[in-house]
Amino acid sequence: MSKQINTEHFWMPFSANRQFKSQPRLMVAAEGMHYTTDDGRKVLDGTAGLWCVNAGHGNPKIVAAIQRQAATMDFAPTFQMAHPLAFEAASKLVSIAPPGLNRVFFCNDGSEGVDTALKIALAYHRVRGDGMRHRLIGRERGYHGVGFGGISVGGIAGNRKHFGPALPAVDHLRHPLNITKNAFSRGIPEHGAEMADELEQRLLALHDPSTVAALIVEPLQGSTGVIIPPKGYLQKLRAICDKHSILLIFDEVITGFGRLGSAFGADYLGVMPDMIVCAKGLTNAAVPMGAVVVKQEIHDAFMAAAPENGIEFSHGYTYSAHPLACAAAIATIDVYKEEKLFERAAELAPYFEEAAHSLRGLPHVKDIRNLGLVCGIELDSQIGKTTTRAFDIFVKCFWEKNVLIRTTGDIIALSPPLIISKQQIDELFGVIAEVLKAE
Ligand code: PXG
Repeated sequence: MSKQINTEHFWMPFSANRQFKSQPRLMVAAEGMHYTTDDGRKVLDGTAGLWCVNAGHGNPKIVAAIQRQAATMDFAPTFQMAHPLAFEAASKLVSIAPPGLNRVFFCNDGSEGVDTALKIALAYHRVRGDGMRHRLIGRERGYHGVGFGGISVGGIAGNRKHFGPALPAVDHLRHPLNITKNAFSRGIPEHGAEMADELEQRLLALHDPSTVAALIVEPLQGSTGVIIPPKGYLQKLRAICDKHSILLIFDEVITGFGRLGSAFGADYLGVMPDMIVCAKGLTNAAVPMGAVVVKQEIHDAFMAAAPENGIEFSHGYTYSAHPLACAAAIATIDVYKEEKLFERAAELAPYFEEAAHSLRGLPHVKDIRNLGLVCGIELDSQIGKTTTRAFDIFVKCFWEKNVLIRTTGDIIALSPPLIISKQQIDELFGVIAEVLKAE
């Protein structure tokens, strides 16, 4: 370490605090595709930070926009007041959102976005006089952040078990990962559309469709190891939701902003939800921000139900549409457009796929899954020690190979900035191959 720091006071999120603090991994600067560590090494960023720095680190236009805004106006309230950038940021986001999704509620991150979307769904049915619809459906292995709404619809046991019953009226679909049938699929897997049928055949049959407000799913499940929707699966979910007037929410916190090679996963996968939750790449992670992009008719139902001078939706955050976040979002979306980064991701995807699947056959590799610029490499676990194999590889990549990867369980998840070059794709997978061979 270049400088001794006191690590005792920061309680780190989702981290093995004691293990980390025994040998801290510290970043002190970032530019383009690389971090600089505190001991002066350049580390290739294979994860876009945490799936969020899609335009690469330190983009000068985004930096300048934030600096300008900080010096012009630090903060303005958006409760019964506003500032022009709030409207501009909403319009900018709508300019890349799927058609019909054109009303934007701002918050500060993905977790707040999820809770906001769930509240909009519940309240939407109430304001239309359909208050029976109080039930929410999520999915096993779904990650929807850490708010009580998000952990309720989320499907990760470890994120739920310590926190009580959370929301009461929630049920879960099973996830569609099927390695037996789909191992080493390239792109969208062939088998598993029938997993969507259980929404109707099991969950709606049990609860009755008239009690269900919304289904929330990640188009591609990122955090729990890159679970890609099988062919026809999301289309089926959409059709069942339509049939029973259930709102479909796509949590695009990871799949938004070019990750799959188009603005949103909805575009890429050709399935339109009623709401999109986004965050992360919205500001290139330079300032925290989340948003829920909503179909106009949902928004309009709130407007129609409240008295003319009444507050239509009793929800919001001090920092909803924070000026710095708005400036960052506007600049980021401009950068995505000007630098054609979504198109770039689409163009690179076949090369990335090829590189990913070149690891097939290496020790411990049990499955490789990819879509756009995301890839999951699932490894055999060490007996009785789930997570250690992948974590070990992560640590080696960082210290010995100067490459940052992300692991979840025994799955390596890669999601580089969309500015990655072919040479850097080779480096990323080449390093992982070397480390795997040495395992
Ligand atoms: N929804 C989805 C789909 C996410 O992936 C959230 C909601 C919550 O967002 P915030 O901004 O509240 O963290 C997320 C976050 C990982 C990892 O390595 C993934 C996330 C966060 C941290 C780590 O898989 N996703």
